[in-house]
Amino acid sequence: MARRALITGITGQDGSYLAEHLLAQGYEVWGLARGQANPRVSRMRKLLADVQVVRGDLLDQGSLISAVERVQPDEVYNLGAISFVPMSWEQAELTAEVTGMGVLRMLEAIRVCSGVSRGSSSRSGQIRFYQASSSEMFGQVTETPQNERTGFHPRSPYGVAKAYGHFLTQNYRESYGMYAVSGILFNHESPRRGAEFVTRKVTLGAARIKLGLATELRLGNLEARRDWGFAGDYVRAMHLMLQAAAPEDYVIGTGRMKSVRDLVEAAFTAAGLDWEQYVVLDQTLHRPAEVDLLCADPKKARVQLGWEPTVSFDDLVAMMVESDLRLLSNGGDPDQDSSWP
Ligand code: NAP
Ligand code: G4F
Repeated sequence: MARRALITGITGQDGSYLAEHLLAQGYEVWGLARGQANPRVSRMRKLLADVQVVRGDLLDQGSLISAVERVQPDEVYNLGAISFVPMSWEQAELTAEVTGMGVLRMLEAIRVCSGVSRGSSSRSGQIRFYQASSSEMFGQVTETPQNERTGFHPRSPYGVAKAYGHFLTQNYRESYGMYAVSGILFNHESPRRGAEFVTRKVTLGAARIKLGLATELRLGNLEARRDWGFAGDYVRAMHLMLQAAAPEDYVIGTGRMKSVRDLVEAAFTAAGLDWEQYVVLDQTLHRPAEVDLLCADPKKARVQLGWEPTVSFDDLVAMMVESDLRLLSNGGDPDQDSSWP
């Protein structure tokens, strides 16, 4: 029988790549989708016709129990979150509820539906749980590169909410013997990345300027450094983590850091433009507390899971610029529901 996976966050970047990957592995894939007439569900359905949809919301405990009862999954991937860091200052309570408490609700739905209780010892036949933890938990980093033992100093309500979900996942593993793991993923991008995140904002901005649809691009802190990889590579790591003999947490990243300035230069060069003529610095885009640098040490994933990233930073940026030039040249609107390549 096909293994069954339930993915929260199915309408997001990672949900789409993970669903494609699991379908290709022969899984029956279900996606949890929220809202009454959520336009992102129809966009997802156009790309992923074989994914079955179950309604539910990370804010609603009963809906998660119903979803787990209905789908009877072998694996649950909890990717749903308020994931845009600046929004977490504007709506801190909502972020805590969805990104933090949502993890508790999903774990409880699994615990209740599978009858797991304190002191359970056997993990066989259990629903396996993946939590989308984030390198934002490292925040103001205490060492570089960051690994599974590096301490956390989150710098945003988002990072704090993720740290709660991370520790709770560990706690359910330790308290109930659940097969529950966290992937501590560093920034990963693609042509399906939301237009609010800096990589896509820059590749869309360069493409708009190249096509004469804009004359400038406004950005915040160009000095921040991130470890950027390709989302398609990172969803393979999520799946591998749930196939391991024992549940453990893993850092996933490339081990290479680039600045926002490097990103801008690479994207504008790929579009055949000189960035310094078009980029305008905007203080209002700076954050109340910045994460200056993030850089992964992915050795454990490489050794234990055999995971390696396959797309370089330059190839990733070129892929995104090319995709955005094609999208805009064809009259596509990145904010509309048909825009996913
Ligand atoms: P994304 O594109 O922003 O997708 C977020 C998903 O969460 C969307 O499908 C959204 O659904 C869903 N969601 C929001 N509120 C919800 C709620 N109340 N109930 C159920 N679902 C809800 O994020 P992503 O880049 O794919 O990231 C996936 C996960 O990995 C997130 O948890 C993110 O925090 C984490 N992460 C991402 C990165 C990265 O670099 N991409 C790195 C580390 C960790 P709607 O369409 O209904 O809004
Ligand atoms: O692309 P960003 O918004 O991503 P950020 O904050 O690193 O968060 C992403 O990665 C996390 C993993 O580390 C995820 F957990 C999270 O869900 C999300 O996917 O910003 C990257 C950097 C920041 O330092 C920001 O200050 O780019 C800098 N930046 C400079 N100008 C900008 C801009 N960011 C955005 N979004 N927009 C700007 O105009």
